[in-house]
Amino acid sequence: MSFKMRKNRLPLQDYLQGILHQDRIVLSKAITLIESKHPDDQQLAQQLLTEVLPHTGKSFRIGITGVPGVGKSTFIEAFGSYLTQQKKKMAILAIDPTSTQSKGSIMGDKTRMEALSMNPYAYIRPSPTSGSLGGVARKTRETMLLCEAAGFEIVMIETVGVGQSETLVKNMVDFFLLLMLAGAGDELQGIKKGIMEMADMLVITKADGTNKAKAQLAKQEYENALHLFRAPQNGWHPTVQICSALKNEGIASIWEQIEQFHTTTQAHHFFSENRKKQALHWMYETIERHLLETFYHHKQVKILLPTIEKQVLAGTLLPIQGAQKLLKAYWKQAPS
Ligand SMILES: Nc1nc2c(ncn2[C@@H]2O[C@H](COP(=O)(O)OP(=O)(O)OP(=O)(O)O)[C@@H](O)[C@H]2O)c(=O)[nH]1
Ligand SMILES: [Mg+2]
Repeated sequence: MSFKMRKNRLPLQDYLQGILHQDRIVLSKAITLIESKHPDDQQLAQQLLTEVLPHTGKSFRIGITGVPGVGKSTFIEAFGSYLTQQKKKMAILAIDPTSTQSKGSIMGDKTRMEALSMNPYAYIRPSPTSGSLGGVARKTRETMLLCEAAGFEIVMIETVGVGQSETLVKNMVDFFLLLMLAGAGDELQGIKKGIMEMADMLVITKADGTNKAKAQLAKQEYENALHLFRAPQNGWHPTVQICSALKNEGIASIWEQIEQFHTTTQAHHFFSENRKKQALHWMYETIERHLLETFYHHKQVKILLPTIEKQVLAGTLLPIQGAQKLLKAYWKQAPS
């Protein structure tokens, strides 16, 4: 570790005490530390995570997804305002697969969450903007732990429903909410059956004005569709709700249902079982990502790879032999 303190970096105890005393400025600095690529920062971040671990896990973790324009930001604003009025402390994080390429962020538009971003009970942190999707997910998961240690009772993680980021979010939350539009057709919404199967609740958005009747019809259709899925393992049957975030309608009953879910799954121990499964999943995921990264960054592998790739393409080397050669080079000098 370099002798000189890196700029803006605090000593470990300052981060820890700041977070435990619910100091938002320190929390934001700690999240920046987690997002840093600098090896010294990463080491300190890991130490911090170890220290906060006993203070984590107490929040209710909610994932929310839906195609661009479905109304996620508007919903979060209404939902968050409703909960914070009840003095619930809520953190809102995001995993944005597009921001890893474009630097933009789905929550860069804090405009749709104007009231919430000023609310002392709410904390909004946009998606980390660099790294692979897996890396971004890791940082968000660690940020969630810091938020829990800082006393947030509800952590909501937003992702845009266009890629595989839903699966990543599903694997780190207790409850998964899918927002849908009425009458847009499933294809148009890019909603795959798999995503519907992951959801604990479907919410049809924008149920106001002329759209309200359509939303009610869609609710019935989705309820019928959900009946075709196999029985859920967590003792909870997914429900379909309609809401208008603009008019603040349906928000209270959505929260009521979510609380019901919380009670039901806790009573049946599904809640803690799910968390345990997620912890194991996270461990294996980390191992796999680490192995892949070290493999492709391995000096000898990098040297050999272009030639071996050419040989495999030319048909002079079998794919399995190419793989074996590369793996052999890797294991000869595997990083410790
Ligand atoms: N009528 C009506 N319009 C809504 C409602 N909620 C959102 N909208 C409108 O739908 C548009 C998209 O809403 P956003 O909340 O930005 O949607 P989003 O899912 O966050 O979109 P991305 O951030 O692009 O993924 C905006 O013009 C909103 O004003 C609603 O309840 N009723
Ligand atoms: Mg948005």
